Amino acid sequence: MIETKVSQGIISTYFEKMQRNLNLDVAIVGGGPSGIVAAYYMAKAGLKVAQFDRKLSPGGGMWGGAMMFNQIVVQEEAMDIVRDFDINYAPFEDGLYVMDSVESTAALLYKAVHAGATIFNCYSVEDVIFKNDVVSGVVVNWTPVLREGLHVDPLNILAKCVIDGTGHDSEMCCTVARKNGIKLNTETGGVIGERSLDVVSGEDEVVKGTKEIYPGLYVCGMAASAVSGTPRMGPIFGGMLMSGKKVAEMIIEKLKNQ
Ligand code: 48F
Repeated sequence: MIETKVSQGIISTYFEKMQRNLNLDVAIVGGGPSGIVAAYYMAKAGLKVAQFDRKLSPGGGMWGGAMMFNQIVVQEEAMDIVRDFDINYAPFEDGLYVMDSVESTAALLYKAVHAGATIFNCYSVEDVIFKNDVVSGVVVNWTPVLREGLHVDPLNILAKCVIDGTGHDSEMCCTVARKNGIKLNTETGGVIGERSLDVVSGEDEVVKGTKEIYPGLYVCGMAASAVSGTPRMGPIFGGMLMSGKKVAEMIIEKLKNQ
């Protein structure tokens, strides 16, 4: 019966997809623009990559542009990345370009999945796997389970590298520091916290702050700003895209030598 076949098609392929992703090269926590860009370049390089976002629609803060005016701005330095994703753009002024935020977010997601990354939506990462003082994977649960406060244990997924791409809250860095009494690779050894807005230094510093913050744990995007205590930059997205590409290149280089 077609009714049963439809259900079987979903269930069997979904659980097969889940099984395929229990041992990863890279687990990306958060489906914002920086993490999606990272997913694309790493998948394209042949790494086994899965990305987890707690929302129904991954894409983070990119869909809504600024204040829900759905346009975004990207500076010249990041335009090669925009071209890699085939996003339409128009020059504006002073080396700035504008594009439609919905097209841009959809293009990032499409290209990442098409390149071979798997995106799991409605998954909340509630912890990391921490073995021999190395971050070694993620602990995931259904977002509705956590929202409802149900007492249900999560599942574990191993990964050679974990990326914290959770945005302003830098959730994985906070969790690792809080639970394990370790020092992160920051000036204070802890999560410093994001500073108020400055577009120029914010864009520069987010790329500089994209790094391995603790063995096995990398940080990109706004999470990198929050952890290292650098300024937010608002709705200019070049820094996010460049941060995602940088973390991808670091991990590709690292895993190539293993
Ligand atoms: O914040 P977000 O868009 O990430 P980003 O790549 O980009 C920041 C920009 O959108 C913008 C900006 C540009 O200048 O400042 O804010 O740093 O997206 C983060 C995503 O992570 C998900 C969340 O739902 C969002 O889609 N997320 C956060 N914590 C978790 C999570 C978690 N623990 N588990 C799963 N997903």
